[in-house]
Amino acid sequence: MNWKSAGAFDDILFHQAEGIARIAINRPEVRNAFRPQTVRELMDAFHQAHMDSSVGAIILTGAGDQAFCSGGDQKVRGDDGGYHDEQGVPYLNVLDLQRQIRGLPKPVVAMVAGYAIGGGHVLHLICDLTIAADNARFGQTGPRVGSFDAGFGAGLLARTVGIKKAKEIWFLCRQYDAEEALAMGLINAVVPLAELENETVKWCKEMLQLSPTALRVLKASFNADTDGLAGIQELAGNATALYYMTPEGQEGRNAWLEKRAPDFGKFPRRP
Ligand code: 2NE
Repeated sequence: MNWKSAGAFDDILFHQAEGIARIAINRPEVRNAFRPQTVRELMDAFHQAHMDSSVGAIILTGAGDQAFCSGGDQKVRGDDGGYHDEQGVPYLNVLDLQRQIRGLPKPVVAMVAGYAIGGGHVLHLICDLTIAADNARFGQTGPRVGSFDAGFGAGLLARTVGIKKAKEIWFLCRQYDAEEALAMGLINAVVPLAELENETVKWCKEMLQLSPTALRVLKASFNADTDGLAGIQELAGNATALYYMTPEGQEGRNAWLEKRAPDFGKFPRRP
């Protein structure tokens, strides 16, 4: 792939090519742990990829082959309720990023080499698909390091691997290799490290051949029950957008703009 830079950031790399956006956490010296700035930059890049109509699939990964992401940067974790930004403000902005990825109406694929641990494990879980290298290792550490993600980190994990396995993952803080993760339905494929990007791009290109609206509505539908009313809102927003594209929907707007009664009688009441 001839990746081209799509923006300059400090903590992440952002590239695009052939309809695919590639976003990489670039803090390999801390196994791609995220600090508030990292998350802010990720949210900027995801927003750009969201709004860019030439982008049909997004890869989230980590720089290097040692780690996808090792979660929150414990060196900037304060005593006052979050990870400190440059101004010392404590915040758990990774939760905003999780919701952003779920609400983003394009497939997001986690490309995992090395560790996906702690909050980094939750990030791969949030992604729609996960392709892992054979050196990947997965796990939660919260109860060991004095943390937990009782939102998607617990609930979505249980829906993904089953409640017993999810409790095991959180209660014992073990690590699982890529084959174990595949066997429990936590990831979609395992490939040799050297093949990781080729395989991930191949999956993205397959999706790029498919109907973007179908993928968009399916993503919202997979999230709808888990995300409650916010999930139904995502799904319903697609219905509204499609309705706006119909002559029936446009008749309502046109009638109001033209200060006349709408004529909905000409539209069929379909069975
Ligand atoms: C990731 C793991 C298993 C890698 O082990 P290894 O042996 O390959 O590397 P090492 O030597 O542990 O780490 C290399 C460097 O990266 C730093 C280390 O401190 C070390 O730097 P030096 O000390 O040599 O200077 N590093 C690694 N992970 C870091 C982190 N998360 N924050 C800051 N520095 C980090 C192993 O490193 C590991 O277990 N890391 C910790 C994983 C972890 O517990 N993450 C936080 C979970 S809580 C969370 O993410 C969270 C949440 O629960 C709720 C909301 C938001 C976030």
